[in-house]
Amino acid sequence: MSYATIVLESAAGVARITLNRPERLNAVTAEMHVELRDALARVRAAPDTRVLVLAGAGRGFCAGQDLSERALQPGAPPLDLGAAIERDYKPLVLTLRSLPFPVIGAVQGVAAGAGANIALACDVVVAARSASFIQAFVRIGLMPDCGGTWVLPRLVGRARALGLTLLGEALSAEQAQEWGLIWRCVADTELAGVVEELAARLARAPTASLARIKQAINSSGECALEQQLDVERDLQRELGYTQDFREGVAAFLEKRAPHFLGR
Ligand code: LHQ
Repeated sequence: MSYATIVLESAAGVARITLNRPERLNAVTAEMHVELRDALARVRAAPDTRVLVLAGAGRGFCAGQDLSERALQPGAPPLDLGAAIERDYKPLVLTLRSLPFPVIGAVQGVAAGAGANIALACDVVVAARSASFIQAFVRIGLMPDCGGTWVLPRLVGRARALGLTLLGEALSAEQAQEWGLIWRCVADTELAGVVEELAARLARAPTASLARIKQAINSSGECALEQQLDVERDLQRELGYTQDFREGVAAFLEKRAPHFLGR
């Protein structure tokens, strides 16, 4: 399948979507949204997908909304930004969070505006040391979207969430790791290798287990303890019926590496 603004590849259980407008730091256009929707639907439907890597081509991850699509001629009527969020950004974030397999965000260079929060919608974010995360919205008179106001206080607390969003300053990958905003910051030269290794490892893991771990961690944001214990009970019950659970226990008892078949 070929697209104009993204690249979709898939091999050995690992799907990879690369935002591909490097000359614009992979800023997101309406066309990119259409292509992303199509690619994500394909990746979700493909029975062999076990992990998705989301990356950017060139020197950046994503500079957020392409602002050339938002420029207004003098006298032109105002834009309804809420409509774009409802049509494009909200479904994108909800899709990334609900895919039944892990999504790895591979961040090199800048992740700004919606680009930063699309990265944070991934399940495991690995960033190159030279990468940075910028809640750039305030610089152009907007506020964070793509779930930024939901995820930031949960990940880094109110003080840091407010500092990042009110000031719109760049946060280095190293600081992002220290604050618990991302999983790992690695040397620039190691990013590709670390992501590949992580993806291959997750692709060998028991997929039903990964899907339910993601589901339970996602639901914990909205649940009281008792409700969450119920969620864990129900999902664990499902996992107890899987072939991969049988294999995991058998492999442990036989002192050998498990061979998980996945979904
Ligand atoms: C760009 C962009 C860009 C177009 C770099 N657009 N061309 C908004 C509205 C509607 C609905 C829903 O949600 C949203 C959410 C948002 O995402 S709002 C936030 C939008 N993003 C930004 O405000 C970030 C704008 N970009 C920047 O501040 C800088 O480019 C950063 C700090 C990301 C990187 O700076 P540099 O490394 O110095 O690169 P650069 O500025 O030279 O950019 C390289 C090229 O990419 C340049 O084009 P040129 O023709 O001069 O080489 C930029 O114009 C272009 N570009 N971001 N968002």
